[in-house]
Amino acid sequence: MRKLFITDIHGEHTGLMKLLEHARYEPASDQLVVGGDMVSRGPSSGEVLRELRNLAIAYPEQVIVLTGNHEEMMSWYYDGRSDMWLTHAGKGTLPSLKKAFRRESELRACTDWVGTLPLVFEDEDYVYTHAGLVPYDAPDRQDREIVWMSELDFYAYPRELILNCTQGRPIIHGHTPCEFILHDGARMNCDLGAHTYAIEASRSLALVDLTHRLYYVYNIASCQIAERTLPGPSR
Ligand SMILES: [Mn+2]
Repeated sequence: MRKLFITDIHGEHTGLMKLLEHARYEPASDQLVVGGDMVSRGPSSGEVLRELRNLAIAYPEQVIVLTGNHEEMMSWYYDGRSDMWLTHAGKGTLPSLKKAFRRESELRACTDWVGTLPLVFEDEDYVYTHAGLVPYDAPDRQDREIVWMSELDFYAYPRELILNCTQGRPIIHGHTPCEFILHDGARMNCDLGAHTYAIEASRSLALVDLTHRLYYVYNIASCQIAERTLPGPSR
């Protein structure tokens, strides 16, 4: 069994499928954690949601999908609580959802599912979350606000405080685009900026193989996949 992680897909369905195929992903035996922000900005949010929801339903033990701030805003929109998502790339995302879920009942089932996604997942080696967590609370007792946490706030906590909170397990997360995956011993950011404000040539999506300490990088502009070694903790 491999432990795989992918985050901030942002509607990049082609890259998602190419990465899973390239890594010879086996849904029945690999563990796949999705770090949230599946939707918004990219061309195929509906297809990404459909794909990952189907996987999570078929393999509930092996496929864990977490919520990101874009899923949070999307849920608010469909629950009638807030239209904030529309001005945060939600408006451009609606056609892709309508295309992927032609029947109103299908769309409803999917948006209801999005509303149930957890904030944090833990296994014996790692703690996974979208943007970070507050190390004064246990990983399973976090406030919903953590899906919005800025990198500046999260990385202001001393490493020792984080590791004390997680009983020595690094936190695997996304939310803030970076050019390479970085690991400071307590935190590892795996968001390579798919469909974000990163410069166009570097916008990428990473599939991380935590077990074999490597990651696959799909570059959106070139459609090419490269393989990189996962950094060890830099202390
Ligand atoms: Mn985010």
